[in-house]
Amino acid sequence: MQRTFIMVKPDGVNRGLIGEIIKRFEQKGFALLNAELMTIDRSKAEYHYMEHQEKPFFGELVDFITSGPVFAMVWEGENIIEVSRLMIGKTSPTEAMPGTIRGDFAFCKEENVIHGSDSLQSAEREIENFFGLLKRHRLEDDFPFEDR
Ligand code: RTP
Ligand code: MG
Repeated sequence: MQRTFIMVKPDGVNRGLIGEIIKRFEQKGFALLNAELMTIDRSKAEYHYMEHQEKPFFGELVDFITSGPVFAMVWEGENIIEVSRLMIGKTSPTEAMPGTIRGDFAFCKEENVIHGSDSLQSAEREIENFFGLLKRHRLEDDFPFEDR
């Protein structure tokens, strides 16, 4: 059984899509383990998106994800990391298939409704970042930001 971190981004919260997204994960048979509406600070956002820190869009990505409340969740299920990425759909609205969450609801690459972890390692790191205490030992070596 795997766990993953799923987050409704500020545009999804603002558009009232939390219920729709929870419904899809419940219908798929996944189990909700934790959830919280929260507004995150820049250091948590920077840590969340650390793989993109050298990208030209990093600043705007952090601006966006800290611009309003997000709905952070931990879900559990068989192969959930891979399956949830399929349910979420591709990053860009021109590539996200109808039937996926982004395919049905997102029209913009920069604001695309939902995030899902892309690997076991990122799921572990992201759950720790948002909900704390789990697997803390894996975080110490590669943490590049101050004042988290
Ligand atoms: P996410 O991490 O948010 O679930 O999205 P993802 O895996 O599908 O895409 P990723 O490559 O990890 O990119 C993270 C977020 O950065 C924004 N982005 N903007 N302006 C651009 O060219 C650009 N490229 C990526 C997207 O909002 C993406 O969700
Ligand atoms: Mg990603």
